[in-house]
Amino acid sequence: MERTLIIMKPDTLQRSLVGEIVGRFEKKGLKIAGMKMMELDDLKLEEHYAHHKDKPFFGNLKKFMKSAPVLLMVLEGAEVVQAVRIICGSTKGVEADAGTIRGDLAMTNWNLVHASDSLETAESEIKRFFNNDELFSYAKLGTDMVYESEFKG
Ligand code: FUP
Repeated sequence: MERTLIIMKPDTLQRSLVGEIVGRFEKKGLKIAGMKMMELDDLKLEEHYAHHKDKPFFGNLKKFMKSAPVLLMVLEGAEVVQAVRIICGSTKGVEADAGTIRGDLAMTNWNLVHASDSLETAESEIKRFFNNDELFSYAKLGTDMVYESEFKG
């Protein structure tokens, strides 16, 4: 079964949007495999945003990501990487579609959530932030109401 990583960034906590954002993923029918709160440091951020390390905005991005704790969540389900990216919306809030988290709740690049962009990225990002014993396997009630039978998990 696919898994993906979500980071609820410092603006999620500061704007009291934790319930709103977790609720959107829950209502979609996705299964929570792990969840925790953490303060990010330079090392983790330089790993996580390695592709942005030389960009002019990287310093500000790091400062923002360290300005308050983040909440991390691993979601599980068939095609969950794609489903979660669609729910989050495109990067800049003002350009994101209405109905998405960023489109409805954010204006800028301070955009509330990070979501893995591919299955490969998801695997390495989950390993970066979660130990195996922090991820849980269980049968989620109602799964048969969310997925057609061939996706049951
Ligand atoms: P996304 O995959 O949608 O999270 O977007 P990116 O990987 O392109 O960007 C990662 C983070 O860098 C975004 F959440 C916000 C930040 N960013 C800026 O601050 N300024 C920019 O011009 C582009 C991205």
